[in-house]
Amino acid sequence: MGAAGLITLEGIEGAGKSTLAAWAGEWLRGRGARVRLTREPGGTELAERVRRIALEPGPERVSADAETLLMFAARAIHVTNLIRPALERGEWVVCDRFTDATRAYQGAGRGVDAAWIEALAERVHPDVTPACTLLLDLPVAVGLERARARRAGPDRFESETQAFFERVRAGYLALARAAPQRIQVIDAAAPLESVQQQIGAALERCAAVAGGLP
Ligand code: Z5A
Repeated sequence: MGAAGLITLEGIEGAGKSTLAAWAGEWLRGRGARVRLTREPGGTELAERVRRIALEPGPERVSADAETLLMFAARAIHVTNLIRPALERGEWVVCDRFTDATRAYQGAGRGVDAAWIEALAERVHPDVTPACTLLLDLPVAVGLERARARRAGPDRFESETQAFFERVRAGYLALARAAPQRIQVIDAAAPLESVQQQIGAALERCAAVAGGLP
């Protein structure tokens, strides 16, 4: 495996990110890569504590700006303590969500100013950009059905309307159109085996760009 990189998985809830992140990690390991699997918000002990603050439902109102700042607070901790050191050690980092999630959920979903999100991204991780992003795309109703069938407890996003998730999905697809070299759209409504095949092909392309397979 050549130069390592950051691979992110994105999509609305229930798209299969966690399932496919683990599969992508195994795919890379099978080709000799050292791999670190992680997720956002969270990924380190402290960032997971910020995750709980950001996602747990509670009596106090959390504004869209506050939510954005919590996502970036968790991200700053995660990049500093896990992502950047792992990349510097030559490991591949497979991350379940990253800054595209803030662009899609807080930006497209909640209407937070896109320029402000980009300024925060530039401040928090100017040197860390995904080598490739796998956007698991599927109809909102299918994703929500899958997520609700397996969810242990509701988070603050659980109560959002279908219209909110439609805006998030459209936001993701707009990001993919704007960055077609980095973001590969995967048909996540397909059977798992077909999704895995698409991910394998996308990883081949990604590894070739990042430095090639052994
Ligand atoms: N959030 C944010 O707003 N801003 C940010 O910057 C960041 C995050 C980073 C938590 O994220 C929330 O944080 C999230 C956005 C917000 N809220 N929402 N929505 P999360 O990633 O931890 O939570 P999630 O998106 O709700 O994850 P999830 O529901 O666990 O979905 P998933 O990881 O994409 O799916 P999965 O667990 O892999 O699969 C779901 C089920 O479907 C499972 O039973 C699988 O076996 C099944 N599955 C998967 N693929 C298939 C196929 N192809 N066919 C059939 N069944 C399948």
